[in-house]
Amino acid sequence: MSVSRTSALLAVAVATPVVAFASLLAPSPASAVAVPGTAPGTVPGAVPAAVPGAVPGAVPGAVPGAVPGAVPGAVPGAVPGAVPGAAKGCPSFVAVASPYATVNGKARAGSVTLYGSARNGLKPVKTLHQGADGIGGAPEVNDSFGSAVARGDFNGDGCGDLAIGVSEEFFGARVLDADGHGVVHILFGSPGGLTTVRSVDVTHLGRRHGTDRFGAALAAGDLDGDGDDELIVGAPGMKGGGGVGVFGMSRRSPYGTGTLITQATKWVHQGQGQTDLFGEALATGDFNRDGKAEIAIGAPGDGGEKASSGVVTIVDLRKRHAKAYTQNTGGVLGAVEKWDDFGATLATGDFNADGRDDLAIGVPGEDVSSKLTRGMDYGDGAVNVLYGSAGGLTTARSEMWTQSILAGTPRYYDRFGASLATGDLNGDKDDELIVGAPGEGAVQVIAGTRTGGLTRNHNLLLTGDRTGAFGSAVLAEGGKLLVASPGSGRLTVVGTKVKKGSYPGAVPGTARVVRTGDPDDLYGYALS
Ligand SMILES: [Ca+2]
Ligand SMILES: [Ca+2]
Ligand SMILES: [Ca+2]
Ligand SMILES: [Ca+2]
Repeated sequence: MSVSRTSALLAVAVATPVVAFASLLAPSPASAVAVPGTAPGTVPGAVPAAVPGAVPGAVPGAVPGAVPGAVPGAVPGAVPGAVPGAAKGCPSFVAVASPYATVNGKARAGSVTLYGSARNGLKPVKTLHQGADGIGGAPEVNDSFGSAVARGDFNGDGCGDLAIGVSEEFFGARVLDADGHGVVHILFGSPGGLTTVRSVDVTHLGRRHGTDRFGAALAAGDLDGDGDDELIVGAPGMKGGGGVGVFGMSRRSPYGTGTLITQATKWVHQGQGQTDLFGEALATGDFNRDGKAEIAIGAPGDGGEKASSGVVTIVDLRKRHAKAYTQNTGGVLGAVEKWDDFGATLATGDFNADGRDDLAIGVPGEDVSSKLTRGMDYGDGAVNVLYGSAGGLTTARSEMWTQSILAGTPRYYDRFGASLATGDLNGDKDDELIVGAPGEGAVQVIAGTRTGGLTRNHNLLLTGDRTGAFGSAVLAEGGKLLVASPGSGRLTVVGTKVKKGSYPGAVPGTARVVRTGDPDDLYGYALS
């Protein structure tokens, strides 16, 4: 069984619940249309390229899901060297992507707005795009600069750097209606800000350009333990079912020749389907606390007969070792079902403060409130959590979170888990898990504890504008929780307070919208 998954990518960002209304919702169209704020056309700018039902994997969280938790240095005992801006007085920053922004009259060329740390009030620094500030290329229609963003210290100088994906960039003439080749720009930090810029593309992996969507997902992590972050780039459109490029291993240049990992890589050894979307989501984590991170790779379109049930592969590139997980893997809760989208988003954090990273896997297509499989863009949503151990990631004590056991109410259009982030919001050194449910316009915060990891105690449901798909991207930075509503161009910042134990830290009363912009830009599609 094969499902068409052309990857128009960004269109679905906000439209996920919208697109499917027309074509996919078989049983009760009336109830579907009744959902306020999610009726077709209420999310400006979201629908255009959204071929109905075409791109379930392209949940906004699918890209940024790679980013939250992708800078592991923020976790105690986690991979060293990854705290951006920690040394030299380099300014810390937050990157907010608007991949559909019009630049120099070019629609959807895309831009990324830099802000100072949320700790200091998220002051705007500048807006980046191609063709300025040393960034190569020119803004062109449909480039989608900002398809993904990831902070990391890629050259190991102690200053935070920023990688920006441009997944729909073409080398040479644009092919109408085709997915892009893709490029990634790396902006290196300095005490004066992000200055030097370099770029990588698939030719750095020894390949010719194809409709790879190189840069649709990004992550940073110190895979070899030498103190700098490697850059990990997803190319989910790569021929054969997708691929992942790793740059900077073993003191190699972060923009030199990289290593390509695909399902066909000998030591990965997985079946390939063109619509598997291997590399659609990425995260890094040091699951066994040996000072070297592994890569978690989402392939939400994979699943063989159970199309788009999804597969997550944990890769240890140093040891040339890979292990695949699905909901049918022993110890993983749930069951493999068509259109679950297991692995559409990924995030790592240390939920039990044992110094080992743990992995959250978004399953936004999971059905909870009904056994009915509604269609590929639907789902109440769930998050599977696997914990780190001395032997690496383990399925022992694994968890599955849905709104049926949390403060929210599961509904078939919520897509709980379509975005993920981690961070210590209550100041007790363990990470909280932040889960976006953009179809509901909500974000759920689940507290970590030293006594057993995540707990439902005091779990918090934050609600925002559903028409803007509040919760499409989430980020913990500078002691604040940032929540994007790309469909309305809003960024909301939520304050936190220290309260040790099973508390979410985030304080709903402090939430304020810090920016409202043009919804057509998909401002906030990705955060880092
Ligand atoms: Ca650096
Ligand atoms: Ca390294
Ligand atoms: Ca842990
Ligand atoms: Ca905590």
